[in-house]
Amino acid sequence: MSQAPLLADTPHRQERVLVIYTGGTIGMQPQANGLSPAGNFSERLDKALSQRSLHDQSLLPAYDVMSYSPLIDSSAATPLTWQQLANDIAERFDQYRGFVVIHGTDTLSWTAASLAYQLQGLDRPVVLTGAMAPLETPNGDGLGNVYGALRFSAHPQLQEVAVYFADRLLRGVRAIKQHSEASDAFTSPSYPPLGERVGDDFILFPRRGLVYQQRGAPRFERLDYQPVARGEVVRIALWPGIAAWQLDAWLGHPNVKGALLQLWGAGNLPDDPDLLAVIAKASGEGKLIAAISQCPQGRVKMGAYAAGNGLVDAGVLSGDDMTPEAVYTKLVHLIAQPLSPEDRRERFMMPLVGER
Ligand code: ASN
Repeated sequence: MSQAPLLADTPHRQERVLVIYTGGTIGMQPQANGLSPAGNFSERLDKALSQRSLHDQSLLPAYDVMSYSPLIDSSAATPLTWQQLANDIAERFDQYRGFVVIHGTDTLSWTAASLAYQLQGLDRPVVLTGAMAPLETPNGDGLGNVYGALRFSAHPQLQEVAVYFADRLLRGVRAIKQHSEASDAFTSPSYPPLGERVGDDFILFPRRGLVYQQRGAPRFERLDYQPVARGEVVRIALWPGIAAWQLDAWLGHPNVKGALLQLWGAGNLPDDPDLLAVIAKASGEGKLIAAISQCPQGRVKMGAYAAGNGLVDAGVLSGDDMTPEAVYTKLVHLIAQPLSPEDRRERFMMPLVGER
């Protein structure tokens, strides 16, 4: 890892932003087997930003760059990657006014959601960004994304984890990747943008921010994710014809400690008592099971239809209108803590960082 020093090396360090480069397409270069993560990001970023007008450049905060090693395609990220990022930010927290995390887009929203739970009570910006094309691509999206992320990372009224992409600033724990090719790849289906670029201005809508809702005091929860980093939390989306033995293969497995279920519509599953029995058995064993809809918009109301009525009795918690990312990373975060099953269930239902 090329390090940003832990000790301040300029008297004005708190005026600076720390850019943490983890990999992703934005930093990739073509290799024989396709695009691969490439280094020298600090120099490449300086060079790219120097293409902006002098006026634009004058509005940027000073920044340091810290590069991870190995650099990854974000498909390789795991809960341990989320934990490392939270630790790196927490350890340098007092030295910087804000943080930009450069990340591959494929799992960017998962990392953003996880950071929100780990860095609760943030009083400065942590902005994740990436791109659909490498930084050096003519008219690519990388330069605009990183420029906007840097601008928002210096905004003192932004006090939470956010995603900046294609001119919009989204709440990190509400964001999803919605497109595999378009530059407008991210959205937050159940929460309005926290800010946006309008012409040359980067406008924050502070009243939508956590600082006005539930930020509270900084209370970082730096946990060991090792016991939940190897598939201990599973994600199961129903399909027509799903059988109880299939659900049991995962929920009944002794390694599994929690599950995200993606139900039909408003919160239904097939009318099969064996399916409910598998779920009830798993939650009876203390496994934390939460459900949302497979629809990207709208909330689940388990019990609205007879077909979903047994879920609450089977111990399934409603994920309301949370994203899959927000539910999954919350399960990981809660299961990593030494809490009783009841406390975990209670905390799951409680909004912690504006995720529900
Ligand atoms: N595969 C890339 C990644 O997530 C996609 C991207 O960054 N656009 O690392």
